[in-house]
Amino acid sequence: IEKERTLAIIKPDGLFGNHSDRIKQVILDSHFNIAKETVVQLDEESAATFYAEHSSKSFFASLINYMTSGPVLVMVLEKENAVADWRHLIGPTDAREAKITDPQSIRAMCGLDLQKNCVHGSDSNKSAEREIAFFFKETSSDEAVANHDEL
Ligand code: YYY
Ligand code: MG
Repeated sequence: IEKERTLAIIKPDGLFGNHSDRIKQVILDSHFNIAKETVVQLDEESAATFYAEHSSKSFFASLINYMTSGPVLVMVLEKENAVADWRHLIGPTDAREAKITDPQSIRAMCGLDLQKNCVHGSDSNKSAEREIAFFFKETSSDEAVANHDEL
């Protein structure tokens, strides 16, 4: 069976709060393979490019400020049905809502609110491939791309 790929990010609040080991345990317990992994500090331009679909939203500037506030841990996760299964595991966008409606979810466990929600997950196969290419050169070397500093 062809394995599907998705992009996961542990956002700055996730790393600051020391949630990454716990989140990775959930990932492995859920039978994802962590195919690639890198820690990067996004600059404003790269964060804005990553979230370009939200550039006209009122929360955009604040989102970019948050996403550049510290390093992020970026992972390519592999398994059958990876995109939908990872979205299911992370839960609703608003971590406050997650704590009520999906208390087992990662955003309920580690997130704070609608913005500081601890983790990212690609929303479709098309987004996943774009986002994976954004962070990783599609070569055997797994090097992070040049517009973010690998830590
Ligand atoms: O895909 P997902 O992360 O669940 O939510 P999106 O609607 O794509 O929004 C991306 C990102 O933007 C979200 O994770 C937090 C932030 N955000 C926000 O700060 N304020 C909002 N009203 C909506 C989203
Ligand atoms: Mg989204």
